[in-house]
Amino acid sequence: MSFELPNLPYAYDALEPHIDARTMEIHHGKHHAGYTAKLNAAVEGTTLEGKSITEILKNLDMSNGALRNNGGGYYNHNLFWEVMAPNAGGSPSGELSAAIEKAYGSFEQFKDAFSNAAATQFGSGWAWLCVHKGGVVEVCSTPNQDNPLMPGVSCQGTPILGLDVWEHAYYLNYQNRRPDYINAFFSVINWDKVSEFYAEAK
Ligand code: MN3
Repeated sequence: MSFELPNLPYAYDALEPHIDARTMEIHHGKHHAGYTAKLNAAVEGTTLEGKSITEILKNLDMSNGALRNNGGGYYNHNLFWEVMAPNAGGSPSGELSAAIEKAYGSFEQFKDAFSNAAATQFGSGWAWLCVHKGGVVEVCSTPNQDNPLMPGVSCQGTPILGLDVWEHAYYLNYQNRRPDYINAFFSVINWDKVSEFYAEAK
């Protein structure tokens, strides 16, 4: 049983004009496929064979660079595709909306905090909304392919929303304008799916 590259839950051009088809095609078909293949190579023949990706990441030896980078890359992109959808955006409702307002005051203030985390992550990395025990939510960012499941990472919790701020995620369409890409991401966030992840994680 090895890890498989998931199919996108929509067409490559489904998120246009916010995220262009060519970026999606390369990002999924080359980058994510690469992490998947290298994760399988890192796990093959070890005691980790057959374990779930979350189990592997939660118990990760952070000095194992191949597993850290490719296991993180595999998991992070799986989440990234799921939290986007065409004709999405807007804001969450229900329990997740209440948790965001409790932590950040309002959706707009949360959006500012998340956008700031994504914009100020130096170099490659991810911005996250993650959930702590008791359902408290927190925004943070991590470098490279690290994520809040990994031991010792500065923000700990279950990620329910992630934004890839590696240049490969936006450079074709936005060049150096990362803030424009971050703003566009808010037009494709699938809050119904993020709310599902919140309900599972809290
Ligand atoms: Mn990426």
